[in-house]
Amino acid sequence: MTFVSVIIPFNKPERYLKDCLDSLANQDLTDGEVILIVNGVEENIDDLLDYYSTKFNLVVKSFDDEITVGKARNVGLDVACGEYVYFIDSDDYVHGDALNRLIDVARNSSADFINGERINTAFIRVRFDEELEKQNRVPLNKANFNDRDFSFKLLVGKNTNPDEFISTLHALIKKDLIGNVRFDNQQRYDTDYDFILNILENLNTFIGVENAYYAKRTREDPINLTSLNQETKEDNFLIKCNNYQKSVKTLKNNKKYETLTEEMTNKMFHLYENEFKPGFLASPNKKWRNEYFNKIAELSKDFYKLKLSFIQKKEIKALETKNKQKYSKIVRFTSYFDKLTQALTSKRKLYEYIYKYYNSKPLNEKQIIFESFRGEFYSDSPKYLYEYLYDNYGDEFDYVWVVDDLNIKIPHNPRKVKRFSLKFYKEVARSKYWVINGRQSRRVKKRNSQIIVSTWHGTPLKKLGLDMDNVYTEDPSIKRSYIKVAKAWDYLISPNRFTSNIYRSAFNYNGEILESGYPRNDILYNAGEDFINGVKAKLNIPSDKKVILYAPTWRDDEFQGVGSVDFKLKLELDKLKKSLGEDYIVLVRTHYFIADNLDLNSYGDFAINVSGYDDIAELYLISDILITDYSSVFFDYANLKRPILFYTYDLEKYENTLRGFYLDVKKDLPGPLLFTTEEVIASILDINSVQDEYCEKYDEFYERFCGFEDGNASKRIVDKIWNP
Ligand code: C2G
Repeated sequence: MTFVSVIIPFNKPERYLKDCLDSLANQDLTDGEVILIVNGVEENIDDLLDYYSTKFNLVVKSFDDEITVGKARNVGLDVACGEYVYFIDSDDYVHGDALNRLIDVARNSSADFINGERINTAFIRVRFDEELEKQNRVPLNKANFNDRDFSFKLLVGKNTNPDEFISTLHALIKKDLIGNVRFDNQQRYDTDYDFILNILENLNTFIGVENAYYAKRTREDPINLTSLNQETKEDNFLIKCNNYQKSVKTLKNNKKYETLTEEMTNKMFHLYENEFKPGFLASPNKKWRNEYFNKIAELSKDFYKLKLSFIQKKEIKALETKNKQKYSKIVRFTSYFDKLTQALTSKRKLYEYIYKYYNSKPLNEKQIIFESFRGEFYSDSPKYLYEYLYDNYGDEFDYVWVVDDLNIKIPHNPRKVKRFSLKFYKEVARSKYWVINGRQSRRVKKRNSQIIVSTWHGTPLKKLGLDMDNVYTEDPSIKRSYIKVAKAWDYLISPNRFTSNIYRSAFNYNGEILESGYPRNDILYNAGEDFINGVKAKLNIPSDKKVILYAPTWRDDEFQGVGSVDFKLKLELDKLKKSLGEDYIVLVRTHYFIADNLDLNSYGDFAINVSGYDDIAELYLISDILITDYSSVFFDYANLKRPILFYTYDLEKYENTLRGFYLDVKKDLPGPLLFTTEEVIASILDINSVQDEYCEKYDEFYERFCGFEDGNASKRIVDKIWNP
């Protein structure tokens, strides 16, 4: 006898399905079945299906063409043999043993409907689990509710899934009681409402289970993997209002569902405050002030049931009577009042308002503002473009540098502004040109007539932006952020054709790409002996020692925020010192995300921490060997044609969990992959053989990635943009 039938419609993509099935494999489904309705899938998933057939009783129904979610679920319902059915979407997953917990309750209670909490998340599975463990969120708490009311509370899920009022997901529902009720076969969106509303009458016993979570994935990439919710964007608000109205109307006058409707009204009010009001006040889309206004007015009577302040009551009254003028007056007043309080209590807000004012002043057509690595360094391509411009155009332009610390030394005395100071906003607002090497801050907004020259900061080996499979990041909306920032760029500088192609896909960038080579690499072709000796002297490097530069990248799972990435040095410097100390010294250069807290004192003169040194290009010039891992530094270093070693102690994890790569690291890199300090030492001791072994590969690599570089990239860019 089958106890549970799990029903999963599957359309795309495979990697999400894998998370879903993996999470089911963690449940005890010995007397259960998993019914997968595969439809319109082009990729071959036979191996995946074979694998999971060994984990549980897997029933597969296949359709060549895509069918609606409703139809797929109906196919599942028609073949399901379980006493209970459970719906899960193929891009979602259950946390821990959440489904087991629901099953246990079902076995012991025989209730009609047993559900847990659905939580919207854009995190990948490992990260979601970690976040839950940290308990950064407040789970819904059973406290004073009875089983039924708590179950209703979970069904609506006020705080954790803003887009739906009720859903069929993450609930065990007695199959008998579903009877002949089915989903609408035709409807593309929101089929859950009718289904649930149609079966509710038949259900009598409800149990909500605490701490049994279901992760509802918010697709982080709305371009390549649009979810149904994201497709409906256009009139999303109206659709939500209609769903609310329909549900409340059906359940009204039935005492049994009082808590359920109350929860829905709470959520509707939340949407009213957070979506409708900002839309009404500021959106260029007139629908907010007409169609949507009328709609929300229709259902605003319900809000009186909630606890409202005096002013809120007035506001709802004006809304209900469709007195738009009065309504507008009240909400404008309260919104100004809120903004004023914010400005008075938060410097950041105040500056942002003043920035708006600055943005209304005329532009300085000759002003260029530069920023490198969020103002932390005077370096990278912005530095070289600035110097080329100054050398060739002098005071013809007004130069401004964004810095973290006003003491950073910058030649030719440009104006310096501290990032996010009031002066910063002033200069950003009036600069005709911005030259940046990363994502511009979301606190600033390009004016239509401004021009952004984005140099980016390296040829990517690690998957980037929209190309990342797994987003193991602090900021789950990172993919949207890439799309947004790149949309504002006017020129994007590319070091090679390979990177140009990646820019298109990783940033969804359609603007102009200048395949000029990287300004930051000009110096690698132009620097003379004196310059190199000068850098060595600045760092007190003895003339009889050869120099190894160790420059690893950062790891997404160590990221705690910019400037506070945990980093444990995995290269054992004491062993290096013992074997190589006679002939070499090591420069250790951590990535700019990493807090500068390495203590290398115990290695004496052998190791120097150069993490705070402004320009890594100058460090390349004085190094005889580079050791790195997945950082883009080796693409630049290769311009010097000097040996490169890859210390990739965590290759498997980096490739499979954290990022993935654009190249086949085992085949395409111009040096050996090394996994222990001993291997690194052996390679350095025998560096000539390493060079011989990689000679051919290095040449191919140089051709492919350094082919545009000749020391004149800055000139090409300046000629194109500032002196056409
Ligand atoms: N960098 C550095 N020191 C390091 C690592 C990096 O100075 N130890 C600088 C280099 O200029 C490098 C740039 O920061 O090219 C980018 O660093 P990556 O390690 O490649 O990592 P990330 O910042 O994630 O950028 O397209 C490139 C990618 O976006 C990578």
